[in-house]
Amino acid sequence: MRAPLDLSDRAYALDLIGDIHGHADALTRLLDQLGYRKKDRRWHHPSARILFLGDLIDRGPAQRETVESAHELCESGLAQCLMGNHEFNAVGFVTERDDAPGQFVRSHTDNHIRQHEAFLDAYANDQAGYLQALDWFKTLPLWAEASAFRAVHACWHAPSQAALAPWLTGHHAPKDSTFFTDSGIPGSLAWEAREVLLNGLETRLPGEASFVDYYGTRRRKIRVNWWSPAQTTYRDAAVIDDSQRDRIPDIPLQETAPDYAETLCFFGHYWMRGQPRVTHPRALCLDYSVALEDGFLCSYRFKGETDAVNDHLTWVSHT
Ligand SMILES: [Mn+2]
Repeated sequence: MRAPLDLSDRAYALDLIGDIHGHADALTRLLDQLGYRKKDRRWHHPSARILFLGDLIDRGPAQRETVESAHELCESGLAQCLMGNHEFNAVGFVTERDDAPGQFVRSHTDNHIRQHEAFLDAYANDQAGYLQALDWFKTLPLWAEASAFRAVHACWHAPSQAALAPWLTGHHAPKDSTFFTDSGIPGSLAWEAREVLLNGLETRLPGEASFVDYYGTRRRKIRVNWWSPAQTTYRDAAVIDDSQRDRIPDIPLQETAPDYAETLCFFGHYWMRGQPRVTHPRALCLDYSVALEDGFLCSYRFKGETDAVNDHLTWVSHT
């Protein structure tokens, strides 16, 4: 395995790339736009390197090609990839639970199988390639941190990062398979911490408040925005598609609204819509829903600045 990329090397700009979800064609167009070229089977760029924010797979039409491109870039020494919840789930899908033998860390419900079957199909005739992809996923760091920036798939959360320390290397990657088995026990400390970093923060609605989600399930907890101060009610704070927002009770937020003011942090995961833009100077989501017809694959070229600027965003459309 290659040594991790030196993310503090100021000789290079760093391109942070959001969730790709199997849209290899969009990735090719984005890399081209950013100046990456492949010559003699190796990738080149004179002055930039890449950090993928996770979720290479599931949903899209060319998952294997996406994994291969990202992996080749890493092998060429040009890129590093963080673990997304979908890479964790791909490993969890074939990792047996320590606390429930015969069951898997990512349970085989109809819904989970539906979400993952295109990935399995992509490798249906290539067991060696499938195992190689999973072996790579098992080594992906959960976050990256340098003096001038931070990156994580869903949520930067120091208590959860500290809680996972016993299972991770100095580069925040799993030490071994116990990361997957221990954080695969529902409700365990490791499970809760891994969920926060890879799936985002949730909060419980006050009192008896609840809502019925899109699938008809009554819920007491909502996914909340962990960075923006522009929220005064649970409805504002929920990270949910705007078409579903009125399902969330419009009651005043009982906790202080967040206002992330630390080192510039990049993340993906949240299915942002519309044209990519900086909405908070220190917290920038680069997932612009490339899996949707009006979505984009989005990147940010970081050059050491303290606050994010719109000029450093680049994006390509879904097709
Ligand atoms: Mn995700």
